[in-house]
Parts: sequence; structure tokens; C-alpha cells
Amino acid sequence: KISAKANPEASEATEIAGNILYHAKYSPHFSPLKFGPEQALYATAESLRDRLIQLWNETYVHFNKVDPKQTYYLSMEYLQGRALTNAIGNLNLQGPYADALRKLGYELEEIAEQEKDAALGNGGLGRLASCFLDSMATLNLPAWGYGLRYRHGLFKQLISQKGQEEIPEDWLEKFSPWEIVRHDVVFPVRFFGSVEINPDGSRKWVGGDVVQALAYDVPIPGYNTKNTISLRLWEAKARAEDLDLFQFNEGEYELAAQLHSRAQQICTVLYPGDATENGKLLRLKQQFFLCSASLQDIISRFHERSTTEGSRKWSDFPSKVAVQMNDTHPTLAIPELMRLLMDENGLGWDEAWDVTSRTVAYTNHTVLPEALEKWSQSLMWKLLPRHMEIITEIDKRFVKTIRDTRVDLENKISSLSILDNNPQKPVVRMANLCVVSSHTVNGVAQLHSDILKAELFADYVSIWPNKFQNKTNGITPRRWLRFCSPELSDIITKWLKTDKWITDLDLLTGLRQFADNEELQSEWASAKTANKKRLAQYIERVTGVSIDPTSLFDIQVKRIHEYKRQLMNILGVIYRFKKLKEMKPEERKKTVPRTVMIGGKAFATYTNAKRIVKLVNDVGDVVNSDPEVNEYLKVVFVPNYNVTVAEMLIPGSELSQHISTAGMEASGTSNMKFALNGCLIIGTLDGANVEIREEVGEENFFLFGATADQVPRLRKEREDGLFKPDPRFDEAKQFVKSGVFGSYDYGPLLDSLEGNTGFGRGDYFLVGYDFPSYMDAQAKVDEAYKDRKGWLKMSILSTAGSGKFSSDRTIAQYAKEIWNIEACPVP
Ligand code: DL6
Repeated sequence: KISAKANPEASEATEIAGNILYHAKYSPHFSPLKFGPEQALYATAESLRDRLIQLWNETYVHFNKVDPKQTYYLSMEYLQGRALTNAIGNLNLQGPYADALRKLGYELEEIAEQEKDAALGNGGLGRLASCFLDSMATLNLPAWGYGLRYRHGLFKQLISQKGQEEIPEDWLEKFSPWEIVRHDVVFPVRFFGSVEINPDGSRKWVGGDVVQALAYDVPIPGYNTKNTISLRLWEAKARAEDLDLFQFNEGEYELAAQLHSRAQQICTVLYPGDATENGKLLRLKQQFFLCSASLQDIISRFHERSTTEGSRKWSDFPSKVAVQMNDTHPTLAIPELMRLLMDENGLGWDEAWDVTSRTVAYTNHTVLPEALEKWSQSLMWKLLPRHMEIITEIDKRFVKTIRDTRVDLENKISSLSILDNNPQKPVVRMANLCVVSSHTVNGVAQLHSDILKAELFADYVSIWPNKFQNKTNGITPRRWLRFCSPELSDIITKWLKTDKWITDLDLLTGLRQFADNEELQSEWASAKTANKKRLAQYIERVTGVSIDPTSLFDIQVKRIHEYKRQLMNILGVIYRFKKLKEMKPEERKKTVPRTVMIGGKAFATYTNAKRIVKLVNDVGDVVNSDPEVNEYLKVVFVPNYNVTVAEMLIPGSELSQHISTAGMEASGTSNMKFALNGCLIIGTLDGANVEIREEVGEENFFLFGATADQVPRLRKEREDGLFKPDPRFDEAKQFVKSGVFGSYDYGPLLDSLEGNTGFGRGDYFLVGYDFPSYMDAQAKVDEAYKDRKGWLKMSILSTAGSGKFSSDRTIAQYAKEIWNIEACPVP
């Protein structure tokens, strides 16, 4: 019925529908006789993948031709989430795909819902890596992401009467329609063994286990460009000949397939527990596996390209290759590159060091001492004997240089050196190895970079003042506004009279002039309300709790950690509940109804974090079933927080909490997503909050709490018994102790706020100190929310001030100031 000539979109939809059906019919994975939503998802994804492969081939043919310097982003984590809507959106094919699916009897949203999240990461660091890939592709940068193809990503969180339970995630249960296995890209990776000295004095790593790294490529399309880059994920395999057929036929099945089983373990799960020696060994193997496979691939590409213009000089390597280490997890890239250059390619130490140190750069993502990686020297000698020789030599040379040139640092050598030779527990300090070897080290928000320079890496700064930079994190505006809140983004496009903000987010400042405009405010309010209603439906579906879309939606979602202070949030809620209970009905009616949503996963062995999850759930059960109060307060624990859940929560948020102890959250990135979606922040002066507040305006940010420079003094005062808690804080804690929220033993959690904690001091995270100013800021939130127009204006100004936090800006800065690479758009 549709005339293809008159309507090219209609003809495209017809073609796409045909292509989807083709995939459904010929897919070897499903019966061709069925076309249910799941088959429709896979067939739709495969039809899209055809296009992506084409674009991606064109991209790499072009890169090969131009031969630009390329960036390789090494990360143990990627939190990709779902890919379908994002790929369709980046290729600007929403209309044709929605029409095509409609012709086949489906709505695009319904099909998109079928996709499982690729959750190959833990939290902010992994999601940052995924946002960066989107920006690298969009900015047409010659770049690759490298990671591991974990069979099971971050666990699924189940909430039961016991609190959080973890069950394995299974994104590859069937298969991923997005990845393409590269049987022609395989590299050997060795573990254990020993070092042999050749007759010429050079060294060779021999023996041990050799497993194969097999590449799986996931295409990453840029927005509004042909450029489509690759996320290359490695899987570990053994070869057929590694199976001992003789033993197998003797009935010794496990023994016969030992290497197969050890290879398979490497990519089985993300972050295997590391409480045991075996667990530690497996994690170290994962890290080395990523580094070795990626570097061999990078070097082979460097050689491949050289065939066009004769053999390439190794000294050119740093002008063709930039390697970015996302935190210390890929630190082994440093000794592995040295080994490959010296032992496999015959370079001398000086030349190999020059090449390596001009190639690698390091991003630090935390100042938490317990998160700074240290590996036992004995474990390292066992698994990676050649690398330990190299690390020892790097350390020796570094220490000698300091001794020769900086007598003033003599007494600092023990903390600056890479090897900590404390006889009780000799370790390799990975952050020190990164700083010593990298040409650039960066923090992820201005405050964090300043703290790195003034504290953690202060002495290194005195040695290499120009090595340290800041690169404030960012988020991709495609996924985090354009696709997750189409209503709000259509309004923005309408008022800015352009959709160019999608790739030039600073244009959002153009909304400032309309912040008071009643028409915009009314449109803004309807978009927010639509998003809140959608969120309310979702919450009811997954938790059974019905929430009021006219109440203030207050959200805190992130990994559960004591420094992020979800405990302060829930104690504030408990105090609010108690006061509501004490009020007369007519008083209650004057309060602002609130729905508090808290979500996030606690690491499986982090007991206090799990207690916090339990407390939030218990408080929710009591508050939500209290007939006097539940009209004014609801408390919901949002289970299984992941990228897809975030895409539902963030557009529907009005207030979000970023309330870490100042100086402890390196940046935060969800704060940027909330602010971009017109959600106001209640927060401390920590991480990127500082810059968000500067950009959106201090009157549009609910600030409270101690500043980073006050924290050491306050901790000391607390230790010396000088701290006098606010009565509200004591009242909230007492209320929990009274057993109102059930019989679970919250003693250890509450003790962490006063007695001795695992950190050896009471209330290390200063919940007690910050509680009164937090409660005062919450009271200001309630007042501000009563002024409807005022709130909408603040919300618009929040979006208008979020331009700086585009990952396009962040990546453009990395490209220019660290990697020295340029855009290479496919013509
Ligand atoms: O840089 C991304 C992200 C920051 O936004 C968070 O503030 C920071 O905690 C996180 N860091 C890590 C590293 N380990 N720890 N803790 O995940 O990086």
C-alpha cells in the first residue's frame, strides 16, 4: 500500500523488514517456523549487524590507507548495556526500523526489551569505558577498545528476606548477536614457566602453560558518521592438540583436559573472588591475558601497515600507537611490551624503554588505599617470571636515578619504589609502576587530579611536573539523553532549533534564556511527568510497590559502598519517617510527598554494604505498609541496578543523591547523567560534583557537608572523642536499634558509625559529622519543590549547564593532550 517512490523511508522500512525476515528464516539458531519476540530481536540485531560490518570494514580499510596514529584503550571492564536502540539511534534509523518491525507485528520498544545487558563491568569505571568508545567513534578517532569476553558478567542481584543474593549473569546463554568471532586473530599467551638465557645473553620465557587468545569483535557505531570502530574482546582457549588423548582414553578425563579447563577458567567470570590464593592467581591471569593478547595484536598491526612503505622502525612505534591503561588493571602491559620488544624483537633495554614509556599512559580512578592494586611478589614470580625480572630492573633503574639526582628524596625511596620489599609482605605496587613508566598520568575530575598531585603522587610530581593532567570524565549524550529520554530531547531540539547539541553539548547553554518561559516549563513538566509515570510502572512491575508519580522522585543509584554513604541517605529517611509518624494528620498534609529510590550492587564479600541493602529493604517494608505515612513517603530498593535500569530511572528523576565523604569519590558519572536530564543534585563537594555545581550554578545545587581539606582534621577530632553528634543523628540510630525495622542484627552497621570499624576508627566516613547539614539541605529541597515554577527553572538550568560533561569533550581532550591523535573520518 505504501508507494516506495513517494516515500524513501517507507521503501527502506520494506527492505529492512525483508532483511529481518531473511535472518529469521536462515538463522541457524532458531526454528524458521517461529517468529516470537526473541527471534525478532536476534533477526533485527543481525540485520543491523550487516550494516555495521560494512561500515566497520570501510572504516578499517580507510584507517589502513591513511595509517594514522591509533589509540588502544585497555580496560578490564566495559558496561555496554543493550546495543539495539543505541545502534539504531546512532545510525539514525529509528523511523525505518520501527516501521519495519510494525510491518512484522512488533513495536521496536517491545523487541528492544528482549535484549540482555552486556554487563562486563562493575560500575563507573566500566561504564566510562563504554561512553568513551561511543565518543571515539563519533569523533571519528582511529581507536580500538580491548577487553575480555567474560562468559558471565556482573552478577544478577536478587533481593530476598536475607537481603542481597547473587546469581550468575548469563548474557551469552544463547549467543550475542553483536559479536563476530575472528578465527584468524589468535595469539598465544603464556603463564608460569621459567626464563632461559640465550648464548648471546638475551632472555627467553619458556615452558609453563600456553593458552590461545581468540578475538571477538563488537562493532561500535559513531553517531551520524560512517566511522564504526571495534571493541575487541578476548576469549581464552586451548588447542585441540592440548587434549591428552592417551590419558582421555585411559579414563582420566579431567587430567587429560587440564589445560582446556585452565584456559576456560580465565574468561568465566568478571572479578572472581580474590580472598583465596587461587582467586588472586586467576585475577592476575585475566589481567595478563588482556595485556599480552592486545599488545601482540597491536604489534602485528604495526608490522602489517609497514608492508606498504617498507619495514617500519621501532622508534616510530610511539608515533603510531597510544596505549591507555584504564586504571592499574592493565599495568602488565608495561613489562609485556618491554618483553615483546626485547625478547621477541631484539631491542636493547634503552630502546625498549624509550618506546614503552612514550607509548603508555595511565588513568587513575581512585585514591582509596584498599583499591590501589598491589600484587604479591611471590605470586608474580610464579606466574610471570620474566615480567618480574623486567619490573625489578625498571625499579632498580628508577631508584638509582632518584639516588643520583634527588638526594632530597632519599627518605622517600621506600614509598616511591615499585617493589615494596617489606619482608612480612613483599608486593609490587601497580600504581607506582604505572606512574614511573607512563608518559602521562591523569585523574578523572579536577578535585581528584588535584588530590593526586598534592597527596598520593606528590613526590612524583616533584620529579616529573609535566606528567600529570586532569581529564574530567564525561558521558555520552546519545545514550544518556537522546535515546533514554526522547521526549525531553525533542523539546530541547525544538527550543534550540537544532539537534546539533547531540554532538555539541555546549549548545545546551542556549536553554538558559528560556528557563523562565512558561511554555517551555510546561512542556518540560509534561516530559518529566511522562518519564516519571513510566518509571512508576516499572517500579511496580519489579518490586510490587505502587508509587505516586506526583511525589518528589529522589534517587541514589550506584555501587553500594560505605564511602558513598547510602547509610546516611537511609538514616535520613528513617528520621523523616519518625517525624511523619509523630505529626498530626493535618501537619502531614503540608509535607512534600517523597519517593526515595535506592539501588546498587554490593560486592559479594562486602558485609557492611550488604547490611545497608538489607536495611533499605527493611525500612521500605515498614514505611510502605504504614497507612499513616505511606501517602507521604515511600522507600524502594530498586533491584539489580544496571545500565538498562539506569536508562529508566534517570529520565524520571527529580532529585539525585551524590553524597560521598569529600575527597573519596574520584569523579562520579551518574551525577552527570542526572544533571543532564534536568535532575537536581543534593551533594557534597566531591569528585565531579564540584564542577557540576560550577556549571549549573550554585543556586541549582543542594550542597552540604565537610570539604575534602577538612576531612583529616574531622577524623582526628572524632578519634580524640571531640565529636558531639547532632540529636537527629542519635534519634535515627536509636529508632533502628529499637527494632522497628525487624529483628535483623544491625549492630555491626550502627557500630561502624561509632565504635571501631574495619578501618580501625569510628565513623571513618563522617556520616555523623555531615548528617545535620545533610538534613538541612534536605529541608531546603522540600521547600524548593513546593515552588513548582522555581523547581522547573532549576531543572532546565541543570540541563543547560551540563554541556561540559559530554564524553565527546573528555575524549577530544585525551586525543589532543595525551594521545596526540587526530580524527580520521571515512569519506
Ligand atoms: O572514573 C570513573 C569512575 C569514577 O567516576 C568513580 O568516582 C570511581 O570510584 C571509579 N573508580 C573505580 C576504581 N576503583 N575503585 N574504587 O571504579 O571510576
